[in-house]
Formats: sequence, structure tokens, C-alpha cells
Amino acid sequence: MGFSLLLTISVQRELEGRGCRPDLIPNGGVDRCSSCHVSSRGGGRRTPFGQDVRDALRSGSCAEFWDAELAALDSDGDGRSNGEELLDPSGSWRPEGAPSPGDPARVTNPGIPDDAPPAPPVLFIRGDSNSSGTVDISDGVFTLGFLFRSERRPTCDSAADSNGDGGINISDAVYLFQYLFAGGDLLPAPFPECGEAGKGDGDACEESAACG
Ligand SMILES: [Ca+2]
Ligand SMILES: [Ca+2]
Ligand SMILES: [Ca+2]
Repeated sequence: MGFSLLLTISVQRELEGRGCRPDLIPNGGVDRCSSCHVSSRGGGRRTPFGQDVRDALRSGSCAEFWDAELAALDSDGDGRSNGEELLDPSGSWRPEGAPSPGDPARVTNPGIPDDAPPAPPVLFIRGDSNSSGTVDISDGVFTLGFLFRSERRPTCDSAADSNGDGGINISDAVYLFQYLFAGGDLLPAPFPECGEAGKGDGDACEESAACG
């Protein structure tokens, strides 16, 4: 009698424990049980990440176990650490009250070898050569400084390419000045808000600080 009661309680605890575990890893809501178990309903065979989680479990089914060590492992051997896959590379995320880090669309399963998600599009403003977030005379000056005085290169070539023809030269500064001071044509998109590079743009665009 006593034994079967104990057994019931321990089975129940185990089931409850499993149910709470997805909430104990960052972005655990994305893959739920499939991070740790081959079956999406949970239980049964574990994925390589599930095996590492089991090794990391300390006491109590719902105790915290996500830490720097587990984050640094690449359980499924796909070249990206568990922390990178779950968007908490340092393992510093804590379950209590903290929102999951990063964009859930970029989460990958730490238990299944998969391809890295495509890099997020780089955003910039056409004409914002100096990446200040606004387009004004200083952008034309910045472009001219780069072209003729060997000054700093724009961090985003596509932003400095004011006329959108794929290259940076004096005509970009002229095009910008005409727009600003002589009623010239609007700059090609993305302008005046941040946006993605179009097909004709070169890809030498690291990051516009103003759009990050
Ligand atoms: Ca991995
Ligand atoms: Ca993976
Ligand atoms: Ca150009």
C-alpha cells in the first residue's frame, strides 16, 4: 500500500518535472519537449541535449539547471553551442521572471543538428554615409572625405551609395547635395527610414549603427 503510494507520487513528480523543464531553458517554449526528447510529446528517448540536461540536473525535477557550462556545450555537434542555439551564449539567462532572450524565430534546436539560421538582414538608410541615423550635409562630407582624403570608410557601402547604382564615387555626394539643397530626386529606398538592402546593392554593409 505504502509502496504503491510512493510510486504514484514519484511518477507524478517525474511527469510534473518534465512539464516544467522547457521553461527552465531560454526560449524553451519554441521546441518544448523536442529539445530534450526525440518524441515531441516528451518522455522516452533523449536527444543529445536531453542527455546533457539529465547530467546537469541537480536536485528536484523543477530545479534550475541552465548555466554557462550547459550553454557552452554543443550537445548535438552541429557546430553551434547550446547557448548559441537558444540565444543565450553565455548561459546567464535565469528562468525567474526573465523574458527569453533574442528573436524566437532565430532559435534552433540544441538537440538536433541543424543549419544555422540565415543571417538577419542588415538595415541601413540610403545616404546615411556616416551612420548617424539622419541624412544631412555631413553625410556628403563624410563620403568626400573617404573618397579624396583617405578618411574613414563608411561602415555600410550601400548607405554611402546615395544614387543606388552599386558603387561609391563623387556622383553620390553630388546626388545627395542636389537632393538636400537643389530640389533633386529622392534617394532610392531604403530612405528616409531604415530598411533592407535591395538586389542592386552591394553587400559590403556591416551594420548601420543607427538601425541596429
Ligand atoms: Ca548545437
Ligand atoms: Ca542544433
Ligand atoms: Ca553610387
